Amino acid sequence: MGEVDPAFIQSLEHQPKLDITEAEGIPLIDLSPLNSSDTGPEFSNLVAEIGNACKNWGFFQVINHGVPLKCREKIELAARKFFALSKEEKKKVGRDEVNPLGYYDTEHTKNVRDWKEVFDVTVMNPTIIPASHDPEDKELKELINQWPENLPELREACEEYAAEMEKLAYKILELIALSLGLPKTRLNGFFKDNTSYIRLNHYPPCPSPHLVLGVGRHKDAGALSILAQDEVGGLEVKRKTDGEWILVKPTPNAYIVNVGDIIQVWSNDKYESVEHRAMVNSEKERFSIPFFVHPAHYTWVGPLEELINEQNPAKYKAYNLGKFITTRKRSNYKKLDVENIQICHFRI
Ligand SMILES: O=C(O)CCC(=O)C(=O)O
Repeated sequence: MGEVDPAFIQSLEHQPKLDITEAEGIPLIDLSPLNSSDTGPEFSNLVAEIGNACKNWGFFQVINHGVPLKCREKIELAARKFFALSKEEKKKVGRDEVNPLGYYDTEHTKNVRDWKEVFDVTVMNPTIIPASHDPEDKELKELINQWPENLPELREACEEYAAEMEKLAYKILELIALSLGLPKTRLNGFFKDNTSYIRLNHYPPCPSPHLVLGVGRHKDAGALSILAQDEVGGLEVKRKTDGEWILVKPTPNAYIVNVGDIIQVWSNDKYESVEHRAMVNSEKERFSIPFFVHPAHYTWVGPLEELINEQNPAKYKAYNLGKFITTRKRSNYKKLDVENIQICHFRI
């Protein structure tokens, strides 16, 4: 990526402020009470902390999460080696409209190009999704991960990391279920045939970081996202209280968790998914690794029946996750002239 192509330039209102002052950060939550009894006061405090963070911020960081540091270091190193390969090598595992997994450097968020390159890997191999976004088309297709021939450690690192991320995701989903007054494992069944995936993000240095974004402002379409960011930093979260963009300061070996659109719908808006974006900088490259926790493609996502009643009626019609995601992904390949599908389109 050389000089800044106009395709990357954000409109004035969405250009980042680089001289951002640090404000009160997102909550930092210690998960060590998970190792003690489910009935003790420390555990109930943890459930309350998770509930407050989901309600007030939609974002939090976790420490003492049980993911071995070695596993994270292994995938971080493998990601660096992968992105250091020549473009030609990376394109050998390039994604296309038939197989959306693998490498690409052309993603658009809100129809503006992102200053990044990416490698996507699903947890289930194959992962089953609808063949098209057309609601009448019942055909399914299998997504198969692509692996670079000359970097065998990438596959091993991703598979080990995916197993650890799944364990952490279940811990957090269980805490969220409890915080909503639901049985601990209420949400777990949705993830049996999950469509979750790991994304390796590489943000190269940019000559005009004040004009572009590594990832434009967006909300995540899944249930949860669990992000490992490196020490460079650049993730910004839109604070719910005043709409200010808050920089998430890197905390060594912490994971940043955010509620996605599905939890917003399941909780009938009690926990809202929050906009976030990533800045780039002119000197340093940056790496981040989100894990997107998504249910099975056949899931109908609607407010959970235990959470609605006459006083709090359902705020959404149920939608089919597979069709929603395949419709959303259409804008990844090309700039569209219309706003992409959002959960607000299912609001009652
Ligand atoms: O790199 C980051 O900090 C954010 C990544 C992100 O939001 C995404 O990949 O969707």
